[in-house]
Amino acid sequence: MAAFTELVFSGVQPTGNLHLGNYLGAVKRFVEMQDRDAQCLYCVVDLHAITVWQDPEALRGQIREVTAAFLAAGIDPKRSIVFNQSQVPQHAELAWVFNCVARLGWLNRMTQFKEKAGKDRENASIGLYDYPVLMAADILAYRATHVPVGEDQKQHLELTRDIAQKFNTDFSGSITAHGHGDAFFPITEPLIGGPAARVMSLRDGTKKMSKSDPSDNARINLTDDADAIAQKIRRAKTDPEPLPSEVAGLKERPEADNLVGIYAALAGITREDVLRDFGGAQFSTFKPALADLAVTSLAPIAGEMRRLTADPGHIDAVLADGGARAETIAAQTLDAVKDIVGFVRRGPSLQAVR
Ligand code: AQP
Repeated sequence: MAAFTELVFSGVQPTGNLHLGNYLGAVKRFVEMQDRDAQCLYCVVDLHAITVWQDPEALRGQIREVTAAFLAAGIDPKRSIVFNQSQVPQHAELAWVFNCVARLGWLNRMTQFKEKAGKDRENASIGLYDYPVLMAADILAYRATHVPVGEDQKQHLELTRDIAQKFNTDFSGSITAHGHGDAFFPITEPLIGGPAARVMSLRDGTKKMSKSDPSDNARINLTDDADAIAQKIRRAKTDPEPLPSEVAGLKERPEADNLVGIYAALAGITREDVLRDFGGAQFSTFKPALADLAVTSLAPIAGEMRRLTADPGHIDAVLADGGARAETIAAQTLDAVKDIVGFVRRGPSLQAVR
């Protein structure tokens, strides 16, 4: 692997209904990260997907669809490593080691589990509860320095940092003895930000745009055609006031704030810039402009996704190549982790990984 100053890792679950929030909060930013001095790894996190039951045949299709979305959005599988999690066994292996590092109290604080398990907690899978530990393993199997994610993943990233820190402390003597200096795992930097770090539902500006929202009108799917996109924006909930001229005027107006944020993210500008152009305008003026921008930005991606998913052999080859490249890195980390923890390995001990 060439020497890069940063290692970027992020993932998307193949749980269907990939939407504008996933695109603006994550995938679009993955593409931009490729221009940094960084080795980027982008993972279709299928082990995470099965923390809630998935129909097996549908899951296979969804894995290919997320891969197609990555490629259609502009991730270059030669520059970046594109793969699916279940092809690299070190993710699950490292998760077990981290299960023995993470504390029950830490996991009990995770709000996403509480939201997803709802009232029927006793019936949630152990995988759903353990999700953030597997996520830490995904990131740290590559000793990633930076993780671009939407705002909803902030707490999980904090847990990843806590696990890295505790591992480095618990095994500090062994880490030094095996030639890794003071610390083996980096304290990963979350990259959360921009105008679309949290894209909200088009039907309720206080709720996150989400794959599992029962209303399809609440989200713009990456597979929606131009008519569906325009119609969903036309029907998006708003208030009767015109757009303000200053960002402060968006406070207490969640739906207006959301649409302005979406416009800003799609255009690559700030909310301030949007309000400079549209301050004082009615939604009857702003919504058609937003619909045009959304269609221009998203229709080519949908078209390319359709073309790519028609050739599953090509997608599978991309994933196989990426999986092999990812495993080369993750296997080195796991060899070092086994030495540090005190396991007896089959092969000879590796020296410092980097
Ligand atoms: N609404 C959003 N705004 C900005 N970013 C978002 N992300 C998800 N929703 C939004 C980001 O997309 C990346 C991949 O997310 P995921 O595959 O983990 O899916 P998720 O967060 O479970 O997506 P949903 O839509 O929220 O699914 P459900 O309905 O199952 O809960 C992540 O970086 C995430 O932050």
